[in-house]
Amino acid sequence: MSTVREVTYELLRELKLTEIFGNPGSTELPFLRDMPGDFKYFLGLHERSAAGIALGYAMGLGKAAFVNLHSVASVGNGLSAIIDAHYNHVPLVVTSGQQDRRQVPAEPFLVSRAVEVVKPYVKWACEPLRPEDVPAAIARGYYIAMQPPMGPVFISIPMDDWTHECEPTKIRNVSSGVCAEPSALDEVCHVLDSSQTPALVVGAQIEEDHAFQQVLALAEHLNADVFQEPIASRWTFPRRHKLFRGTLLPAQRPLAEQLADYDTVVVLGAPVFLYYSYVPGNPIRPGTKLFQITNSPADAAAALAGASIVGNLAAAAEYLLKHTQQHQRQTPASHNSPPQPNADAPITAAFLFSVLNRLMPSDAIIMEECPSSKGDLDRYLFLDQPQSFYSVRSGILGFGVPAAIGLQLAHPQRRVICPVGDGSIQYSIQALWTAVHYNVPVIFIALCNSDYSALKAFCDFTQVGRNVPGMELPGIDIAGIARGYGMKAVSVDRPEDLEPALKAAFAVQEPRLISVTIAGNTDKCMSMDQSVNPPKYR
Ligand SMILES: Cc1ncc(C[n+]2csc(CCOP(=O)(O)OP(=O)(O)O)c2C)c(N)n1
Repeated sequence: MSTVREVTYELLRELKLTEIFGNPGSTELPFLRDMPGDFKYFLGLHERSAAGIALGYAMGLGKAAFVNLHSVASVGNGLSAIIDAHYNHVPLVVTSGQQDRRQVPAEPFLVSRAVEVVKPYVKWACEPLRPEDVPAAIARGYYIAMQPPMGPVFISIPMDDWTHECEPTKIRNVSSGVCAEPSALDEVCHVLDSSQTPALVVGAQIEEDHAFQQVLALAEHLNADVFQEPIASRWTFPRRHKLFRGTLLPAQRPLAEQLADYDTVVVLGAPVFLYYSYVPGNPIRPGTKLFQITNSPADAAAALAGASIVGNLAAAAEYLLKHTQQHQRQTPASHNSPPQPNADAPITAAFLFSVLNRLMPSDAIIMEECPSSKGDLDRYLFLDQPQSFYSVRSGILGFGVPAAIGLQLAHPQRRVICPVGDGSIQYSIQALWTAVHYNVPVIFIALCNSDYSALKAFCDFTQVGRNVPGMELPGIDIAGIARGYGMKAVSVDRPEDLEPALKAAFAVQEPRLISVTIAGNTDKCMSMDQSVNPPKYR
């Protein structure tokens, strides 16, 4: 008879989980030993990076990735990546070792209570009751992870389980599509047909449900203005499209003001709404009819207003397209191009992104983690293809660098570019080593303003004041750190050196880091200024 280990590898093979992202320890060695030749192990030097690379890979492929962490030690270190997977709806099958079952009651070194630790942020967590239940638990976890909204699951596996005998685990077809109730969608159609001024809000779930083209067709059919959800973790509408009206602000009153001119708003694949600062007000102008169509029952339940409908976004958009009348109205003004930024020294984020926009391939993928430069990135980068833009949904820094590597692994034909703050890059900097070791050709652009500008902007925005410790980051040589991990890296201080550095990076298929000294910008907080009447914490 086969062993638990053999059955598990066969199961993983059948589930096409042959890439393993991890960081090993003693409790995982009985599993990892003699790894079959058709499997590939990606080593992350810290679990935030290992699980974060898996997260990028799973986001890129839209399908589960397999993670192997070390006992509770590394589940703790990797927890923020698991939380990111929860909020970004990323299917991860996370496993970790447990001490030998025979001595767990004695609380040995490296004993794990990881199942309890991860629980609020995974869809399912278990330590199987018997060794021979391990493969079936992994299969069950996989099916759960893939059900909408997708997300992480966790299985803790005692180290002595792998050598037990076990029956094979057959994989099954487990359908995961959930369609919205037609009668609920009919109500949306009815309201849209009588609307004079409809608007759509597009969210990340459009990409989770492969609904980009269907939503685009619906927007054109309705001739509706389209807004991206606040703090977008994906861009789900072509940026240069004449119907695109930009990104919503992440606070109640200003967001409602942006939508005040519309009699009907349909939110597709996003919460209602994702806020950052508390600026009280109506979530939507009274009188505007608000609908939300979401793949997340939790988002439907948490919405502050409107009618919520749970179901697959692609199917729902197709239904609305089929059952609504075409809207005629004067062609709206086309997208305003932002002003050409000056080649100032120090370099501004606006200039950096305008140059990058000119040089990058049209199918480039941006993995953004540059908090105070988000607004400039949003204004100056134009990407029109699906699966082109990713950002963190949870607000936990450390997402960007590993996720960029995973995305690049998932999309070897496209080039992934990771603009990352000089503060943000520190939270998972050892992932640079993984990019070098496996030659994953991400271009990292470190935006070096030597401080936590986004926090300073928040201080000003909310009148906390600037007398706060821990805001400055002097004396970090990021290009030097990258070189220490074996990555080719250059530092750019002058605007005229930016274009040659970017061109050199695009010319080679290997990872590069460009460290750019940029001017700090604390004028706005998540694109908001004092005009929105922010809260005061003073
Ligand atoms: C893990 C984690 N720690 C701390 C923070 C708080 N935080 C939010 S923005 C920010 C500043 C990041 O600095 P940097 O990447 O240099 O970007 P900048 O603000 O300068 O644009 C910090 C520390 C966070 N969001 N996540």
